Amino acid sequence: MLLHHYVEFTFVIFTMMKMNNILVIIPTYNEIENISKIINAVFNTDLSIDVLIVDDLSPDGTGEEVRKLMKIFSNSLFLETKLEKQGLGAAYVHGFKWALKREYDYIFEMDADFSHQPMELKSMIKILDSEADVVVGSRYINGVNVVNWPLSRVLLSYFASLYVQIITSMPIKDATAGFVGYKMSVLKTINLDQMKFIGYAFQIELKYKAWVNGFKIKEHPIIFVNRVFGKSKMSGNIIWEAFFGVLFLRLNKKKFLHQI
Ligand SMILES: Nc1nc2c(ncn2[C@@H]2O[C@H](COP(=O)(O)OP(=O)(O)OP(=O)(O)O)[C@@H](O)[C@H]2O)c(=O)[nH]1
Ligand SMILES: [Mg+2]
Repeated sequence: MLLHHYVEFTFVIFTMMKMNNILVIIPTYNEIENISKIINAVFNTDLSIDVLIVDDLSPDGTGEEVRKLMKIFSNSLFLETKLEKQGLGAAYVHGFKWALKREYDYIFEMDADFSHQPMELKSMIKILDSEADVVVGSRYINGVNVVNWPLSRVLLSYFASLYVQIITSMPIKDATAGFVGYKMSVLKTINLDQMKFIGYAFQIELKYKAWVNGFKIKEHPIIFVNRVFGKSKMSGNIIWEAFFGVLFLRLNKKKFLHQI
């Protein structure tokens, strides 16, 4: 009997030791209407994950709201505040470095505006456990799974993805996706100080550098819902950056190998 308990106890300890440390990074700029809801939604999944908010000193008080919630989720919610708005790419680079220093095994990117559903995290984590080094929450696996976007935006995003596939030959249907999980080993291979882009092109660049270096990428179908609250930060510059960025990536492919 005693032996039985002992075996069970060691098994529990062993599984706890083996459990992966998982971090979800959410960059924010003026997300006061979404921030507490999204943080609560992530913790309500009951998955054992930490959350890091990287805020660019949002004038609407997003950072203060996070600080309040840190009193409730004191061991699992973290905030990094950058002193000026530098775009999504810079926020993620900051978050990735923070995560690597603390040796998180799986590091996720996710938006604050509920376009990415926290309930998908469970399946995405399973994919990293068993099948891939990178998991992409993908809108374009079975048709186009986007809710409430104007047609112009759907077409832009869809054709942007086709364009990336044609120019780069990378076998990913949703290359601009921003709901992505990376294993630590992938982010360690990529030189974060040499990331070139900041917007959609940043998302393409990360996936491309992972793919060029032979990491296995798997897409998981998601339904992308347009933001209900808060303002869009999309701009013409971000689109042009992506258009020329893809050509730049293709032309410099060899340089990214074991970089890098
Ligand atoms: N820290 C930081 N976060 C940003 C910046 N720009 C955007 N974000 C955040 O990045 C995530 C994605 O940005 P969105 O504005 O939703 O971009 P999008 O999904 O392409 O466009 P919309 O949903 O139409 O607004 C959100 O959580 C934003 O708050 C920035 O300059 N700095
Ligand atoms: Mg959004």
